[in-house]
Amino acid sequence: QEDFDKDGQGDACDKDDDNDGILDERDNCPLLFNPRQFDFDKDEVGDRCDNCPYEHNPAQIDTDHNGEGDACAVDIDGDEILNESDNCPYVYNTDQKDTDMDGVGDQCDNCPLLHNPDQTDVDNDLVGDQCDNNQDIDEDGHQNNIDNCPYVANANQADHDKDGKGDACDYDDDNDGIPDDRDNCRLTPNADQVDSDGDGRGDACKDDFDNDNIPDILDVCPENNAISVTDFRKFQMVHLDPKGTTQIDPNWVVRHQGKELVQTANSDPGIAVGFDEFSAVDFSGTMYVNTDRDDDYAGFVFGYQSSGRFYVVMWKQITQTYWEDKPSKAFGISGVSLKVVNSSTGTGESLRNALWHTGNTPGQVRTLWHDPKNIGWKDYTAYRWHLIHRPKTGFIRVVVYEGKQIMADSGPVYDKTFAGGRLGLFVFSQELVFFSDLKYECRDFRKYQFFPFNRSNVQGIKRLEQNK
Ligand SMILES: *[C@@H]1O[C@H](CO)[C@@H](O)[C@H](O)[C@H]1NC(C)=O
Ligand SMILES: CC(=O)N[C@H]1CO[C@H](CO)[C@@H](O)[C@@H]1O
Repeated sequence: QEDFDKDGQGDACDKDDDNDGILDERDNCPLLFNPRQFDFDKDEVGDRCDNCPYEHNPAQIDTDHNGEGDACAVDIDGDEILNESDNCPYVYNTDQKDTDMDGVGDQCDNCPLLHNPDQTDVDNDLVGDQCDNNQDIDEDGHQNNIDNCPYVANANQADHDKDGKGDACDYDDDNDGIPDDRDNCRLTPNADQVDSDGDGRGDACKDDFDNDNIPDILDVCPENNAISVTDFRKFQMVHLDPKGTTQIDPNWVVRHQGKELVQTANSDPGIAVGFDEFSAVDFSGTMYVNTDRDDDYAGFVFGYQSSGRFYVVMWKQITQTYWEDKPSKAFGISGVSLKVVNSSTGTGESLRNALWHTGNTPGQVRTLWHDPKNIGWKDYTAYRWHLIHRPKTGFIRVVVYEGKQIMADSGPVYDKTFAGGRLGLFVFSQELVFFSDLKYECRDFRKYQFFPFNRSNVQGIKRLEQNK
């Protein structure tokens, strides 16, 4: 029932929420009265609501949430060290600790204990080459020596008490002395265990299980205080064929303050991968190709662990042989494909051709499912996808809708190659792909039994059943 301009018409059905005579769709400040629409820096965010009115910053990223965008802040992370002299300009680190003295602070150093001022990371897994060994027994994307549960898969690395032992292998996640299996607030310290209404859930975590100040009903990950909203404003750009010259690298543009990503170039394969990490997850979004030029691939990735290890759902409009037949011949068939990438070479031409190919390429890509109907996507058409991934059992299912109709449905597919990872968006040789209304939700409720046993909590019970 929100009604910003108090005109009696709720925002959800009001075409002009701020009553300035400019319809929301075209209003550069839909929630601020600005009939004149001044926009000095031409970033499509009006001056009145722009967090950097004189710097072009359509994404409006504001790392320290102080109202001043990163593009014009002298201290981006708000740690009172000006970004010019801050050894982690984007991470709050007042102590400026830099153990290996490479000029990059420990908090943002991809090898905090090894001198690597260049920070190179050839496999794009956020671990610098200097200290990257990729030995990962539990295949959760975190190599053994920096995995907070080396023998238990926990792609999200959640560690609520920050004791260095991840929740997945910690018997007391909040360090309050009450073991998890008896703790009525597993993630919030409450040694007293007070539960005034006797619903099985302690007062200390009443409506906010992970104590992140986002109520459970609004929290996309109610049992992980590191993730609470879907956010692709910040992402890592991964070029899957960085040296090949057949096409240019993708160009990702953030729009609508991170609610939408647009890939504008007719490019080599690439991924925009977010930073949140997941074990069990649901991921949905809308894909729309806003051109009738070209007929190639667009889709998304999940379980991303590095640029050589991830799952991809990719969709081609028209069947086609890749024009470059070396190092391997690649034949791409129209329709939705689900593939697992486990590349022995990493980014480059071998991976590029293997990705294009519908089928298997040894040492690179395996096709887990391809829509037998071979239906390609249509120009100027919105499709909604919904992915379910449960790494514990290896369950994967992807459904693509056109309007209310199911366009493609993989049904249950089982694969245990990767025990989770990050989410992202994928393109290969297709321009003007819009990805919008993106949404992810955690679905791992490992120690869920002490979530309310209260019958009125229908959602809680439903989740409990799903988890079985
Ligand atoms: C992934 O590939 C590597 C070789 O690059 C291999 O050792 C490993 O077994 C593969 N993983 C799976 C699950 O197939
Ligand atoms: C990213 C970055 O360095 N941003 C700003 C940091 O602060 C200086 C001024 O002190 C700006 O010039 C930078 O643009």
